[in-house]
Amino acid sequence: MNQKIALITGATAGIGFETANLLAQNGYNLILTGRRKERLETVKKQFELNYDCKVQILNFDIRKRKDVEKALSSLPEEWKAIDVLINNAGLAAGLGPVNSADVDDWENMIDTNVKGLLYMTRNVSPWMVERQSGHIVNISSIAGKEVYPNGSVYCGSKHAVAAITKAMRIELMPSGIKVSSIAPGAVETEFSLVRFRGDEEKAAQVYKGFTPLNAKDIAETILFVITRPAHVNIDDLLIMPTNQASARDFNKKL
Ligand code: NDP
Ligand code: 8X3
Repeated sequence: MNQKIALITGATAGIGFETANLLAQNGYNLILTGRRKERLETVKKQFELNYDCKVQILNFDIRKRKDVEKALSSLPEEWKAIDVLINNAGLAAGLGPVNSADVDDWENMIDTNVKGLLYMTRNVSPWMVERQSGHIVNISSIAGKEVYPNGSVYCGSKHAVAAITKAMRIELMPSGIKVSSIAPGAVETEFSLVRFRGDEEKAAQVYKGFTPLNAKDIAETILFVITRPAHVNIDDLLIMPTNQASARDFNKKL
């Protein structure tokens, strides 16, 4: 295949979907993952019809190690030459203090945001090492740099992503593999809807009174990061809405 191959986890919605859309328009062939099979199938149809792009879809739950391994090993050999791995799939589940938050939510966040990212990387990075080439982009968060009350485990999971990213960069540097992290502030996607278990009113409240980032803003940033010349790596990029100055400081006009 002449075109570069990018694998994007969590491509059924939000940042992952918009990144897939932009990369398809920019000549990448795509491997797209997520649990919602119908969305993956629709996206594949749309992209292959509208863009000069081939799409493989892999439908699995990133928390399940054996399913990750099975899905990746099912790829045709030529699709294993992955140039860019975008570890994007992730979520916040609930918002509550350590003394009363739901422990199942903690398991979900740690299994998805930390262990899922590791399973993906453990499977894909050996193919990159073999080719002595590749780029891994981890989607961290402002919550990987700062903390906020009631978000201890989500923040902890994203701090883990930040630490893992730094160590991975050192480990993979001798093999010519770039490792980057992108840390967004508030982006309006399905994120808050998922955090508040489908409560649309609560989710909308998060973005009320200011203009949050949108998924396209992050997609454009990812495209910038993965298209730098061979000798340039963006280690860590923090991107915030103009009216958000920290994890907790917003200029809201309510
Ligand atoms: P969305 O909820 O819109 O999208 C999340 C994506 O992750 C979906 O495609 C979902 O696919 C996938 N996903 C979630 N859990 C699993 C799972 N167990 N197995 C496989 N795929 C899964 O959220 P965003 O686009 O906002 O989030 C993308 C990333 O950006 C996350 O890592 C998030 O932490 C991070 N982020 C988000 C910010 C925001 O304010 N929105 C800010 C900073 C970082 P499916 O449900 O089909 O499985
Ligand atoms: C998502 C942004 O501020 O809700 O990572 O943690 S925040």
